[in-house]
Amino acid sequence: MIAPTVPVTVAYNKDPSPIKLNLGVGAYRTEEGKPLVLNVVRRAEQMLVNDQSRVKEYLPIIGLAEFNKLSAKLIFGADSPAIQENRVTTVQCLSGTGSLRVGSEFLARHYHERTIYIPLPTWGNHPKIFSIAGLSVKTYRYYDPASRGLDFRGLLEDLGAAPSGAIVLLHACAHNPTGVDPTLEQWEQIRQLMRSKGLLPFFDSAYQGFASGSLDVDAQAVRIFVADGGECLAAQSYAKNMGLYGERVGALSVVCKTADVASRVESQLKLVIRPMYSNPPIHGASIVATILKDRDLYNEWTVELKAMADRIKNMRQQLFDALQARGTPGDWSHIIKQIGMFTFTGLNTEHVAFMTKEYHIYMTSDGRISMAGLSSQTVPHLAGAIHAAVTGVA
Ligand code: KET
Repeated sequence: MIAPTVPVTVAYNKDPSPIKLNLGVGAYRTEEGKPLVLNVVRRAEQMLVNDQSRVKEYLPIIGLAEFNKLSAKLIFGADSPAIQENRVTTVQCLSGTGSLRVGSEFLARHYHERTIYIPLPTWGNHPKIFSIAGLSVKTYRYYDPASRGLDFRGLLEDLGAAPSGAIVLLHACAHNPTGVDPTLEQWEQIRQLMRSKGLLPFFDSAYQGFASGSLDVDAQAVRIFVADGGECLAAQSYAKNMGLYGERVGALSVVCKTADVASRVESQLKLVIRPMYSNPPIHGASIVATILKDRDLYNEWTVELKAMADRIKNMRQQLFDALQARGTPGDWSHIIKQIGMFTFTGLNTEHVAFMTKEYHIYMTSDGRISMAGLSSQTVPHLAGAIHAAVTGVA
C-alpha cells in the first residue's frame, strides 16, 4: 500500500464501505478503477534495466542534462528561439511541487519584487509553497461562481492593479481546481497587460497533454509568452502526463533575456538546490529522457496520453448525461465545458459532507471531483449522490 499524502485519501482509506469512491486526489485511474502504469513507461524501464552500463552514481546538482534539454523542448517547442539562443536554463527538480519550490526560493533570494499573485481559487499547496519560500502571497480574481467560468474582467483588474514587477502564478492549462482556462485571445490580452506592467509570469504546468490530449495545444499559453522574448519561469511535472507520480520527476525552466543571464541564473539555482536536497533522483528522469529522445517511444506516449485525456472527457459526458436523465435541478453544462482532470462542481461544503456521509464519496471540500477517478460503473452512484445532495440539502 502506498502511504496516502493527501488528506481526502486518508479518510477514504479508513472507510470500510464496499461502495466507497475516491474522487479526491488528482491521479488517473483506469475504467477498472486501477492506477495505470503506461506501457511506454514499462518499455523504457525495461530498456534501462537491460542496459548494464548504467550505474547509480549521483546526478549533478541540476540533474540529468539530457532530461533538462528534452523537458525544455517539450514545453517551449522544439524550434523555440529562446532555446536556440541559450536563454533558457532548466534544472531537474522533484516533480511539479519541487520545481515550484526551487523557483520561488530563487525568486525570494534574488528577484527585486517579492510578491506573488495566485489565482482565486488555486491548488491548495500553492500558497504554502510560496510563503514558506519567502514570497508574500496575494490573490487575483479568476473564477466566477455565477457563470462557473472565468472572471476575466476581475482578473484583468487585479493584475492591472498589481505593483509593477510582481510575480504572477499562471496555470499553463487545465486550471486546478476549476477546470476553467482562458481562451487563446484572452491569454493574448493577459500577456499584453503583464508585459506592459513588467509582471513576471511563473507557469505551473502539471497537466501538459492531459487537458486537450495534445502536448502542443496544452503548451500554447506558455509559448505565446516565450515568443515575445520576455522572461518567464515554468514548473513542469511528469506526474500526470507520464503517470510518474511517485517517481517525483519534474523540471524548472527560467527563460531569460540573454544567454549570460541564463548561465548566472543556473549558478544561483545550484546554490538553492545543493543545501535543499543535494541532487535529484536518477530513475524517473532516465525514464522520461528515454521516452522523449526516441521517436517510437515518444509517439507511443502521445497515443497513451490521448487515451487518458479521452477517457476523462468521456466521463464528463457520461456524468452530464446521467444528471440530465435524472432531471437533477440546475445547469450542469460546466461539467462538459471544463477542461482537464477536475470538475469544479459548484457543490458546497454541506453537499460534500452529505455525499461523503451517505454515499461514501470522497472529494475535496470545495466540491472538486477528479474525473479520472470515475468509471462507467461508478457514474450512476455519483449522479445519484449529487441528485440527492442538491434536492435534499440546503
Ligand atoms: N500543480 C498543480 C496545479 C497540481 O494540481 C499539482 C498536483 C502539482 C502542481 C504538483 O504535482 P507533483 O506531484 O508535485 O508533480 N495536484 C494533485 C496532487 C496533489 O495535490 O498532491 C491534486 O490536486 O490532487
